[in-house]
Amino acid sequence: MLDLNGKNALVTGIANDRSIAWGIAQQLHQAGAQLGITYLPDEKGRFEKKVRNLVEPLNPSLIMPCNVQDDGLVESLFAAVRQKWGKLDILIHSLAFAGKEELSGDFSAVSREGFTRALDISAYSLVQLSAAAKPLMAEGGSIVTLSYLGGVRVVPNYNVMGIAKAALEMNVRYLAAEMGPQGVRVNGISSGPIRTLASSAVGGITDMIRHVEEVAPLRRTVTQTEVGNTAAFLCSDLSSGITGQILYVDSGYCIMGM
Ligand code: 0WE
Repeated sequence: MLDLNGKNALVTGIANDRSIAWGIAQQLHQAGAQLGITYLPDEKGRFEKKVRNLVEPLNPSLIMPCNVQDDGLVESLFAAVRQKWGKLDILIHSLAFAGKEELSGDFSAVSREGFTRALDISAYSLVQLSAAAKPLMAEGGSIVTLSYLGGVRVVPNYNVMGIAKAALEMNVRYLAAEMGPQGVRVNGISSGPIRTLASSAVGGITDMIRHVEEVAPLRRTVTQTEVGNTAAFLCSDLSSGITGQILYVDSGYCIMGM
């Protein structure tokens, strides 16, 4: 049985009720996990307010700001996790960012700054958070990140995010090899396209979703709940033999050649 009772889970990447991380948080909670939630702090505290209201029914033990570009915030986050729980069992990494100007037009037009920022926030952050979680996972644990097909194949306009996801997926393998001996498993979920705050800001997402509905074996897109259920599986003992893998939750889209 899928049972996360007694497990502490830190979930990053919730912005609103369409976030993939929200789907994951709900399924982890339903399976019995105790939650810690992070939000991206902004000037007006709009994400904080939204996220606090949203997650309230899941009774999280802690709600903390986390901006992966701010080492001090990440340090405070894990200090709070240590103080609250003493140990961490589950880390969900569900965040990415590239400049909007980088997500259309020629890939080769990407600036050094745009490239570095996309890889810093979207790929390095998994290493950063995993390193901070490692000492809290002395009794083992599960780390899950979110990827996309654009990291292994060319998806028009995904551009520098594809390079970031390629790096992210390789991070999964190196982290899995390093942390396996202490019982920490590291895996990724490559989700099909889902309408979220991030993806809705991308031109052409509607056409991409229609395309998936036409060619994917299941003839539909996937839901946040389906990604959440897969994440719960990867965080549970049901997947105890699985590490270093990228699991596709995409209605089968990626198997098709045409
Ligand atoms: O990984 C993603 C989204 C990543 C993303 C989206 C944005 C939009 C707003 C990262 N940074 C930003 N920055 C912004 O300013 N996806 C898998 C969704 C997505 O994004 C695309 C896609 C798909 C699918 C971008 C271009 C083409 C397809």
